[in-house]
Amino acid sequence: MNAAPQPSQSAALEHFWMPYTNNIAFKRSPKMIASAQGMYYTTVEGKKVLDGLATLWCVNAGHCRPKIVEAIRKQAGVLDYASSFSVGHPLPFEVARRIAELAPEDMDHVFFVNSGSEAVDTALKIALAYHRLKGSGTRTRLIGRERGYHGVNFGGISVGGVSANRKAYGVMLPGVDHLRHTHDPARSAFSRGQPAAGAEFADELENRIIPLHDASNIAAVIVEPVSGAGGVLIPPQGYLQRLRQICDKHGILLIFDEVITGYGRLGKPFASEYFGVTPDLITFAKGITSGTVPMAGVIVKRDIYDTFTQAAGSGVDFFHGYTYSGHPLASAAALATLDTYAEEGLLTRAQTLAADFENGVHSFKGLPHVIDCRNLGLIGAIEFAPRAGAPGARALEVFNQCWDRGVFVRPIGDNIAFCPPLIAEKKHLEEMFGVAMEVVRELK
Ligand code: PXG
Ligand code: PLP
Repeated sequence: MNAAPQPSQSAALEHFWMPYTNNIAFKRSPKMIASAQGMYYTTVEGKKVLDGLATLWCVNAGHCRPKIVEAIRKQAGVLDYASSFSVGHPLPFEVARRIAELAPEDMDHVFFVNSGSEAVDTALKIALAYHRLKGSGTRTRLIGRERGYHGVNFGGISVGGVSANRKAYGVMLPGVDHLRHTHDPARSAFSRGQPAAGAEFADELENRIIPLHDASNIAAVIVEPVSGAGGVLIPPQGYLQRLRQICDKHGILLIFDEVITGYGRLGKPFASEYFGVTPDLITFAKGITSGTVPMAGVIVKRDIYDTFTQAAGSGVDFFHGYTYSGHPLASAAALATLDTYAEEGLLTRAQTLAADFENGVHSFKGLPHVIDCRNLGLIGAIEFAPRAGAPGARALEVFNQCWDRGVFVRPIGDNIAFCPPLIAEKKHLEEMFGVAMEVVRELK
């Protein structure tokens, strides 16, 4: 019997249009992962690669953790799918209860979705509908921030501030304005932890945005407590507190997008707790299932939930939801992930590693082309001066070279980001920074 003809590699890879990828370059020279365990991938060629970015800022518990794997397997055979539209099943109720326990006080109701992008658009809709229910229907404007990343749906790219994610589309939500970003290398390059200077960047809300639009027209401000995909920008000391004060004074809802910072990245369950600033809504994703099954959501204050439910009479209280909101497999994965975090102390583990991580990030200071090093908790970045005429080229080279030498990190513009799983040990940090250091030393 003749074997079926094997397509050439490029034909075999042709049909998947990969997201956020140069498809031609990938298909010419694929970086293909076969399996993963703990801190490491194994490629199809059998090479081990250290996961220095929790893959896409999400695998907080490390890869293929037994409890999570088993929970997903088991759940698939018990209840594969049930909707949460007016009928329910127990698991998402339990996940919500567990999240409410971890969340800041009074933030105790959870709306489930499947991705950070859906979480952001859901949070924006909650903010708009909430004001309308409160008799403040003129509050329709949404305020984001330059260099903010809030996913890729229309709401998220509108309040987001990464130009590459916006410029091809033209159409955006109307009525959106942006605060300036907080990156200030002239004053704050090479800050260890939060920059000392820059709390006053928050005053732009009070001094420019509110006078321009009037607070009576503004529904919400959305920011990442630490901006991730925009280049790992650490908030200046006092900045988030100032934003909270101004929003309170003017009746504006504050949304923290904790899709990356949630579930232990800074050594507390949520960045809100790390900074001691409680927003009105928190979006989360990624770490809730340690990346294993898509799940995300919005945590709201009790008052917001009560406002919707009390206004609804006998009808639906929020005309919103996704087919897979509260999916059984995702919920089972979330419960097992939260168990793993609790059993291993992972939601506070970043505290014990933060000093070594900080030293690792700042060990790049003084190397050729390095113009900044930034860190907080277990997230950090080094920034290169752009090569003349080729912005981003240096970081891309570092990314490719690190991969070839067995370490996965992420290029963002002229930055290289580090965001290891929370199970990392000192030896993993040494391996990650050591390989990156070799590569950066050779950088032209
Ligand atoms: N908000 C924030 C703060 C995020 O980091 C999203 C929303 C959207 O989540 P979903 O699940 O829809 O991807 C994110 C996701 C990158 C990169 O380039 C970052 C993210 C996603 C994809 C790529 O570093 N963050
Ligand atoms: N498009 C169509 C035609 C649908 O029927 C649905 C859901 O029923 C959707 C889009 C939305 O899909 P989801 O609920 O998975 O976001």
